Amino acid sequence: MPTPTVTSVVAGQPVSGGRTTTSTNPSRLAEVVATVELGSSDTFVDACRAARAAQRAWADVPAPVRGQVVAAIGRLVEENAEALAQLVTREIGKPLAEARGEVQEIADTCAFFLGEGRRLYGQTVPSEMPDKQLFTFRNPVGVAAIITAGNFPVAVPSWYLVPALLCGNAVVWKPAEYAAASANALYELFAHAGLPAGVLNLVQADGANTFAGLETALTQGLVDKVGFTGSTEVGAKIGELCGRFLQAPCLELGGKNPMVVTENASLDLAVEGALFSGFGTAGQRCTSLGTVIVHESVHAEFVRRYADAVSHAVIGDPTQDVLYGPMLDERFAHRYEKFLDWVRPHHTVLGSSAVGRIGTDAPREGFVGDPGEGLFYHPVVLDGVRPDDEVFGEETFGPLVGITTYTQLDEAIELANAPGYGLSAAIYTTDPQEVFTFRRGIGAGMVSVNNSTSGAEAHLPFGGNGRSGNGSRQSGQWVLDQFTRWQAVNWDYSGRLQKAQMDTATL
Ligand code: UN1
Repeated sequence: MPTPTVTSVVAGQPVSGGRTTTSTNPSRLAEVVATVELGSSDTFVDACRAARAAQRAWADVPAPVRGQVVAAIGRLVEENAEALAQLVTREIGKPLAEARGEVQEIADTCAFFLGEGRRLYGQTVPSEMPDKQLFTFRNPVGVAAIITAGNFPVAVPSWYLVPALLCGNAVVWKPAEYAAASANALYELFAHAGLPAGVLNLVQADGANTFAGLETALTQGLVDKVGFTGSTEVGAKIGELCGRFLQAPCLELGGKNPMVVTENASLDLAVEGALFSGFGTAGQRCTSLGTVIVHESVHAEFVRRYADAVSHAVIGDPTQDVLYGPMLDERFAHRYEKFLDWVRPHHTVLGSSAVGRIGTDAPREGFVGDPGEGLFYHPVVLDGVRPDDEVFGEETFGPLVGITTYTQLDEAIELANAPGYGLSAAIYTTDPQEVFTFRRGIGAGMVSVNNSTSGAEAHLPFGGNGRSGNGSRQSGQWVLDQFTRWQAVNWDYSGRLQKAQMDTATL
């Protein structure tokens, strides 16, 4: 099969030329999934211009009709679900079951927002004066520039694209280079659903060109809203840039997501939850578990069961039934290695025979596939991490979970908040009082009770605080506030000038 070439698509036209890179299969690095022709900063600006040109006419399409386009996207995603999931697994290495779930998440997002086309409610509001009526309307923001990561190469983009388009915006979407083929496949489904040319534009570009293009586009007034999912470091730069233009971007950044296991927890449930949220997607979700904070009275037992579960986990070829597959791509493996350099001299690792890359010289029982061919890493469980340890405070974005202990719940909450992220947090307990004390005290935007830190449903507000984001929320009705702006209308039919506050009617 020839290797497909993917390019940017601006105003419905492919943009060829430019620097070429490849997207490879992280389970078999020799396998090229796609050749990617990268656009320049000008490509990004051109895409924003095309979006600007197409946006007004798209906003004039009645919202219920835009909802029908979203319905068509959802149908196309469902019809092509298996092929899309297989491509995601091949390109970024998440287990097929997770990739299928990811594709389902797009369909769920479409199912939610197609109905929003018939709502997109404004309000009628009483006036303080007679013969006067007040209204609110939601207006599209205009052009949305969406920059996404590749760990959820199709679901997370859909959280932006679907509501942004439904609300009458035009979009420029810049996916991760290492997930270019999955992005291209999703773009094709959107394009076939009947979007007019220019309403959705795809820019395949590297970070530097994207940033330069975004800066120019903002300077030229071509972008009204930026949505970014990725690292805290890059998110801060995007936030700074947008701030110069008085714009508040939607930022979904990293997490160091804690799980508190109290003395009232079901330990089996907690172990299962910590296994999935710590190691699913090889720990490369923004919602992945970072640290288990376990009550000292159940610590020894939790550690015993967790280490046992981890040591029996099947890892490897993501097309098989495995807990996790490879790292997303070489750059992520490289970044993760620096944490392992710290781990090696400092810690005893539980549940694993080695630390680092699983190769033919460092095999693992319960590995499926060929370990030498891909970016596979041993699971790392570190007992006794302390707040001043790097792995306690920083997102590692790899299959690494720390464990620490607490005595009073307040102390657990303090430990959970200490890294300054605030995306997702979990508590395992059967005591409702502990649940509510935790919920109130934790800084996270999302809290799970007796469930994993990862695996949010597509219609609840998704997002974080502190180092995890700027408080913006995606998903469900809440994201409408990212992609629309409220307009207040007051309509006086009294036939005279009524002055607010001065002519206010009294009894
Ligand atoms: C992400 O890693 O950026 O809640 C998003 C979850 C997924 C989304 C993760 N539904 O784990």
